[in-house]
Amino acid sequence: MPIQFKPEDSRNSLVDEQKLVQTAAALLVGDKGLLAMDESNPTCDQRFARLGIPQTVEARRAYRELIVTAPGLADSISGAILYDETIRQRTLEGVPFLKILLDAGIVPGIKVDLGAKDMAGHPGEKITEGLDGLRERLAEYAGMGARFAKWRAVLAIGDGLPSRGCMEANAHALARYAALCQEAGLVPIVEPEVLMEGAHTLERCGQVTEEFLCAVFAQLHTQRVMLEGMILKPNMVLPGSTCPDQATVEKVADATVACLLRAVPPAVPGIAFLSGGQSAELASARLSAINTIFKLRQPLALAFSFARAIQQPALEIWKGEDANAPEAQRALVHRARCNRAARRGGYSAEMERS
Ligand code: 5MM
Repeated sequence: MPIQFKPEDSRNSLVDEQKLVQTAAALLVGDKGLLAMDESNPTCDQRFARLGIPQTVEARRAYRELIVTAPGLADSISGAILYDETIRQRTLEGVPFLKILLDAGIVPGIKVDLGAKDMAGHPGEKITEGLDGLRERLAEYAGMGARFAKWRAVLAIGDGLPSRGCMEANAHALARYAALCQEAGLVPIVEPEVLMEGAHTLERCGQVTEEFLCAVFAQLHTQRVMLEGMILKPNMVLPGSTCPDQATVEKVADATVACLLRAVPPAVPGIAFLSGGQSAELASARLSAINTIFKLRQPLALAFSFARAIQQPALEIWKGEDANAPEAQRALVHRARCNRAARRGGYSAEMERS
């Protein structure tokens, strides 16, 4: 006998829809975007190691203090994604980072996945873990003041990859996470990332991204996630990092917009791209071109949720030295401003010289 659905079954009555819609609107407000500063300790330490910065709790704290106290950051940044260690940290003077962000008008969020792990039976592929105990962790973070959360799933392109099994399992986990977030009153940032590493073409990245997004939205529907109360954080459609044919900014923008139009329901209030290892300047230029093209075609907000493309220049200036902190903060805020301009389609290489 087929399952009988009543229309009201398709909504989760435990969800405070208005609160979620308001938080999503605050994150997508004007031409601002998100700052991803949620690198797990291993990722943060790897980036520190490359620059000879000590890989300690104190170095990570000092670096995150530099970020949250950067003067003018809130002019371009609406929300900051924190990591479990960071959300509990304070400035040297003892002020909680959460208070600094809230006082500046930056909405705090938290990464809640526990990382992408090798997937059984799927050599070369990863499944993101962290669903066990997630309801309790979300309640704790919401109690601390977080208003949104983030979960990242990754797909690699390669010989015979990605597999349908990996795509479906990650899409399912993203949807289970998103439903739990909404139940806890947190806006889920849903991050299905197709990785840039490899020699694949732009077209191949477009096909895989479209398929992945379709699988994710099918699962979000099945798990009764309210699309109006979430934000999508996808990759741009890019050629692989070692593909001999590196597409122009315009080609990337066209392919990305075509893919989003096909795969993202317009009920989603906005998209906040990840940068995925692109250079900071290219990420801004491509975001700007995407906004120029997209503006005429669909009402979705097209923002950014960059980590490396905002932080990397600042990290390279800081190098773990207190004396470099003010210059590093200026570099950080400059990148945030460039991306704010890109949201309006107004970024140009000129901005790098000003
Ligand atoms: C793809 O990574 C996310 C966006 O960063 P980029 O703009 O640099 O691509 C980022 O939020 C990522 O999810 C966090 O840095 C956490 O990464 P790990 O690998 O430490 O979980």
